[in-house]
Amino acid sequence: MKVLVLGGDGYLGWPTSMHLSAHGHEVMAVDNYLRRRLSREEDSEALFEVPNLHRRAQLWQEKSGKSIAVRVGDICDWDFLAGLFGEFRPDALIHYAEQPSAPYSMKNRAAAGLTLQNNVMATFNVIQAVHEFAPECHIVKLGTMGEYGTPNIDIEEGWIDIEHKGRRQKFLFPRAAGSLYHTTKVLDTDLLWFYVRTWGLRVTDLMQGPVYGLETYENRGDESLYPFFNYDELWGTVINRFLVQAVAGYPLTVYGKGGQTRGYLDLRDTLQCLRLSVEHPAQAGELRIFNQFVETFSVNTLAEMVQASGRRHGIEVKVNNLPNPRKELEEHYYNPAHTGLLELGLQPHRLTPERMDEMLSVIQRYKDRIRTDCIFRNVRWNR
Ligand code: NAD
Ligand code: USQ
Repeated sequence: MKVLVLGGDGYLGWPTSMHLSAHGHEVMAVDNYLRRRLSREEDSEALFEVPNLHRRAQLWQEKSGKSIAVRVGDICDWDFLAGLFGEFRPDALIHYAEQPSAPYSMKNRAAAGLTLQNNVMATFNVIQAVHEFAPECHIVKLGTMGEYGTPNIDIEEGWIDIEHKGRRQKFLFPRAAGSLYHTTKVLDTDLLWFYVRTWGLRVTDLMQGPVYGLETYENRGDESLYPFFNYDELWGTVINRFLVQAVAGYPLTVYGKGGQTRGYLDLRDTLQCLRLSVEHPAQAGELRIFNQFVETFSVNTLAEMVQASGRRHGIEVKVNNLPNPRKELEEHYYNPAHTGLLELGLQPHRLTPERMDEMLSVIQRYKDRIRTDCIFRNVRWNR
């Protein structure tokens, strides 16, 4: 299939581009380097430098013999996006191209405004471009489990049947996001749902939990093909952060009581989920929603798992329960459904002690590059 990967330079986008290419798809990766620019501006750069997207595609071609087309530009720029559809008529597109950090979106008014404008406009343009130039193209959109928040009832897979005064109707499962970033994902879902109803688009919206890891089957042992790996407060996700903190001898930054529970997945499973979604498209006029995670953990459990991995490496890992900079429930019920992707064929990787140890060992190679000053900056939700 011809697959356009929007946000193809990102933590998930570059590994996805290689994975789809390895599986025989024709890939065009598109990015405007927003993530690189913002992390440089915030002085929160990744653990190691990665080549630019053109160079990465060359390295991939040398390794695999397969080519990935690269375009650098902003998908909020209509002329640029329309031009992409003119030259590459995709069967499917993966839309990763958003500002993904909750803390960045809560940092100040400018960062919140950038997040809102970029994310909602990117999704709006994608919808318009598909409608105008490739109405059969399957949109695979990255949403987030955080759209649902942490309600005191089971979370269904995207939708809920409601019976009210003797009548029934299926609705989007209620959303209650916990940051401005997460709220932009709720707005995206609503935009997609409106245009699915109105124009009959075919859409898969993936409610993904936090991802961990850096090695995949395509880049294993080849550091030049690793994704960028952030561990700072703004761009690092919690498992990646804790592993780096362990290696740096920096006490694990558990926020508040640490009972916050989320659904996590290995980077390799993100790639499987995306490929399975692309290869089994939604119907025209369908907004198909999958909850994309493999297993749930509380922050406290993750801290214990990282401590145990540290012990196996001869490192003593301390834990520091910090006052929570975020506004979120620290003890709550959490039971989301997640069967759709398993039914499509997902073979999950679990967060085993071996997997933890492998990640910790890779990070140890970069120990000298860790900057402890960007690990905790205390971006507070209630400024
Ligand atoms: P990322 O920042 O590494 O990747 C996003 C990429 O999109 C970046 O390279 C960025 O430069 C690019 N981009 C942003 N706006 C753009 C625009 N207007 N035009 C062109 N390119 C643009 O983030 P990620 O962690 O790879 O996440 C990818 C997607 O998955 C995001 O939408 C994120 O919200 C979602 N997601 C991520 C996780 C996670 O744990 N990493 C979990 C759930 C959902
Ligand atoms: N946390 C800590 N200590 C830390 C970092 C995080 O206790 O040092 C806690 C957070 O308070 C939160 C949980 O760990 O309760 C997860 O935090 P995170 O930073 O790993 O994840 P989050 O901010 O929710 O965002 C990440 C991605 C985002 C994606 C989301 C999926 O950055 O793009 O949408 O995971 S989800 O969380 O399911 O919404």
